[in-house]
Amino acid sequence: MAKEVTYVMIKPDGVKQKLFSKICKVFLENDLDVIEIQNEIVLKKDIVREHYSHLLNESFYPDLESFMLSGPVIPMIVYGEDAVSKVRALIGPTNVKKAREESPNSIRALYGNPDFGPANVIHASDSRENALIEIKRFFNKELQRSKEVLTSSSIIPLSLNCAI
Ligand code: IDP
Ligand code: MG
Repeated sequence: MAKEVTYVMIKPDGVKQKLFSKICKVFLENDLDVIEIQNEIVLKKDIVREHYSHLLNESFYPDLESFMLSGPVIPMIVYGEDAVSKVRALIGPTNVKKAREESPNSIRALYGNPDFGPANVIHASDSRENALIEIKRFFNKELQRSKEVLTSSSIIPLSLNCAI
């Protein structure tokens, strides 16, 4: 399996619970590197609408939008073998109740709120293609040539910043 990047974002409920270090630890212990971290940032409505454009017509979209605007998020780029599907497995299913049943050690199962749909702590890209789109969206960076760029000495694992 090739090394690849994926986009991860700690959502407002994860930031409020101060999960940054715990989440980094999970990635690092699973042979993934956290290669970029952005300072806590409160998103603008437009970027939330763009990011969740596939859900605009859902009845829960207003709740999702106001939740995503309710506090700062932490955008991250994670890198490693099979990073996209590995990170999705580590965060667990979208629905926290389902996560607790099917994947009780996943990040969403451990820290998500089973009684409020949007509050599942963390986002991660669902495909390699979307990972590059989302990295561009939140880091304003083109990583199309991610393999070439990131297999060089430009990789600086930010493990130390995770303060574990
Ligand atoms: P994902 O985050 O696991 O990729 P998506 O279907 O892309 O799942 O949904 C994006 C986000 O929208 C979810 O992480 C969650 O915060 C919210 N969401 C999805 N489905 C529901 C729902 O049925 N009720 C409330 N919020 C939801
Ligand atoms: Mg999704």
